Amino acid sequence: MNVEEKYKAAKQEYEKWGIDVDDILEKLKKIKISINCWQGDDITGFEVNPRKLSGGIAATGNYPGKARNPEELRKDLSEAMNLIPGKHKVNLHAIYAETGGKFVDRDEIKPEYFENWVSWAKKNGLGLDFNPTIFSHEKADDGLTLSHPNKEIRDFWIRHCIISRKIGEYFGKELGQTCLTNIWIPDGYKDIPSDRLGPRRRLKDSLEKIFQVKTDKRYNLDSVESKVFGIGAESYTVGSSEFYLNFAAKNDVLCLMDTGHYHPTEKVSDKISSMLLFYDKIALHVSRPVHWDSDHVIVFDDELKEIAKEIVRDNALDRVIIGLDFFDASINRIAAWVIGTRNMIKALLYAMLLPNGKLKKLQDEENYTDRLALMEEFKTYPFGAIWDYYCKINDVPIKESWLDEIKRYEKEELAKRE
Ligand code: RNT
Ligand code: ZN
Repeated sequence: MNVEEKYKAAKQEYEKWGIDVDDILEKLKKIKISINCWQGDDITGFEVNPRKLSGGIAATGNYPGKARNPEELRKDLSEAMNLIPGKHKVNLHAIYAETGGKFVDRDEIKPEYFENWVSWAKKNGLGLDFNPTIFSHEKADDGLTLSHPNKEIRDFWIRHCIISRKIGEYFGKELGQTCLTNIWIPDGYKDIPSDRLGPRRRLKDSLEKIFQVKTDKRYNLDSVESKVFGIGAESYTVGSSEFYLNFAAKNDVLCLMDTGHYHPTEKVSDKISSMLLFYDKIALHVSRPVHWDSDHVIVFDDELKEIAKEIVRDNALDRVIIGLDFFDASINRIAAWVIGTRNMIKALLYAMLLPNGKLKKLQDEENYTDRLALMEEFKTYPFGAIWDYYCKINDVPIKESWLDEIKRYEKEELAKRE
C-alpha cells in the first residue's frame, strides 16, 4: 500500500468515531510553532564581543558545524524548515542583532539591527518572536539583573527590555503577525537568602517600569517566564512561579510556562486548563528536562502528548502560543530542530485525532472504565499513516527519510565550517 492508500484505510478507522481527519489536517496546517533559533549556535549569538554563556543555562556537546554567523544560522533554519510541515515562526534573542561590526551594548540595540532577519522572514513567510537577552553579559555575571540591588544595573536591563519590546513591535508590524516578546531573567541565590522580599520587590518595580511603556497589542504581546531554580541559583529564584502568576494577572501580560521550570513531579499539562480560565492567552516553552532543566530536544513522550491534548481539548489552539526551548550541542543541530518541531506538530495531530468529545462525556457519566479503555485502545490506532500523509501533502519527507537530506547538508555545508 502506498501513502495515500494507507491514509484512506486509517481515515476510515477514525471516521467510525466521527473524527473528521481531512478537517483536522486543515486545522493543523494553521498552527504555528515558534522555533527557537538558539538551538543552531548553542546560544552564542553574534555580538561583536561574544560573551561566555551564563545565567545557569548551559549547552553541552561539541558537535561540529554550528552556525558561526547570521547567514549560516538563517541557512540552517531554512534547511530545517524544509523538513518540517507547515509555516512557522522563529524565536530570536537580542544577541542575534547584526550591528555591522560595531560594538553596541544591549541597552542600545535598535530595530534596524534586525532588518536582515525581517527580510528573510518575509521572503520565507515566517513570523518572528523575540527575547531580551538578560544573561551572558558582564552586568549579569553575579546572577542578578532586574532585581539587582544596584539601581544602575537594574536601569540598564530595564532599558534593554523596553527597547526589546519595541523591536518585537517592529517585527509584528513588518510581518503582519503578532510577536511575542518574552522576559526571562536568571536572578537568584546559590545559598539561603537573608532577604527574599527585597529582590522580589525590586523585580516588581523594574517590570512595572518596563511595562509602563506601551506597545501596540496588534503587533507585540509580552510574557514573563518563571523558573524554580538554576545552576548557581539553587536556593532561591526571584522570578518564581507565584511571583509571575500574580504579576501577569495584575499587569495584563502573559505568563510563559517552560516545561523545565517546575519541580520534577509537577506537570505543565496540568496547569494549562487553570491558566486558560484566568488568562486570554498563555505561552509555552516546550522543553525536556532530564533530572533538571537540561533543555534536551523534545521527544514524542507522554507529557508532550498530554500538553497537546490539553490545548486541543480546551479548544485553545489560538490561545496557547507554543514555543520551543531546547539546545543540544551534542547532535546535529539541524536534526535537533527537525526532531523537536516535528514531534510538537505530531503531538498536536495525535491529540486532535482522539475522540475527545466522547471521552469527556464518559467522564461526566462517571464511566471511568470505558474512558480508560478507549484512551488505551486509541494509542494503537493508525496515527502514523495520517502523519505520513500530512508530511506528503505538505511536501516534506516522510518518516525518517529527512535524515538523508540532513546527511547531504552535513557533508556539503556543515563539514566546511571547521
Ligand atoms: C532559561 C529559560 C529561557 C532560555 C532562553 C534561551 O532557563 O528557559 O527561556 O532558555 O531564553
Ligand atoms: Zn524557557
